[in-house]
Amino acid sequence: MSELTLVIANMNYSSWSIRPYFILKHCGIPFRKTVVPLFQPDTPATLLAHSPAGKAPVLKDGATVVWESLAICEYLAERFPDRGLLPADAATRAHVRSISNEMHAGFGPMREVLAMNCQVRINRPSLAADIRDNITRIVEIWCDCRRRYGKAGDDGFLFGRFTIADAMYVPVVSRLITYSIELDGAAEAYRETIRNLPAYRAWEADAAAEPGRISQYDR
Ligand SMILES: N[C@@H](CCC(=O)N[C@@H](CS)C(=O)NCC(=O)O)C(=O)O
Repeated sequence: MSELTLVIANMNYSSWSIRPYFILKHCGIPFRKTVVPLFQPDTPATLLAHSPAGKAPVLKDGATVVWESLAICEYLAERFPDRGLLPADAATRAHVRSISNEMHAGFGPMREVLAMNCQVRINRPSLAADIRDNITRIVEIWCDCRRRYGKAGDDGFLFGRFTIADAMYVPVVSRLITYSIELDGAAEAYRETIRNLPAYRAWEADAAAEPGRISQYDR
């Protein structure tokens, strides 16, 4: 088996990068990490040398190159079928894919204004209506999943056990912590489930150790 290499952007800021990184960490899959810092003069050329899209993340598995965070998560689910990253049941699998794609393609207002930054705490007393709507929808997704698939004593993931959907929502968990967004009930419990995972702690530590702050995101 070839060694996996995951090319990512700054761990503290690149929400796209964290999704496949989180799967590899949480599942204990060995990989080599290559970080390409954003906003450097050579960033575009360096990223283009890794993938035709010129964006991070990129996964390299021998001669196979996969880009787009969700495509990488799907690839990892196929490459490591024993990890159960996609449920065996077709209807549940479709639900995993629906909410994963909803995250990948949506929530623009929240993503733009509440930029991911796990090392700071920012108080935003008033949020625009479109951002509040994004958060309301995310809470609805999480609560619906836990209501339908959660069982007493399970691991607390959206579908009971860890799937690619949990990885897709890790950056949201981080944002809701950074911006001190109040949650309650099943949504708060889910945020705590993710926050307390060893993989989450490992990511925070890696991000804190990373050189190079991006001032426009730290304000
Ligand atoms: N839809 C892509 C988005 C990837 C993306 O925009 N990555 C950013 C880093 S967070 C990037 O590579 N930016 C570098 C650039 O645009 O020059 C994915 O899911 O992977």
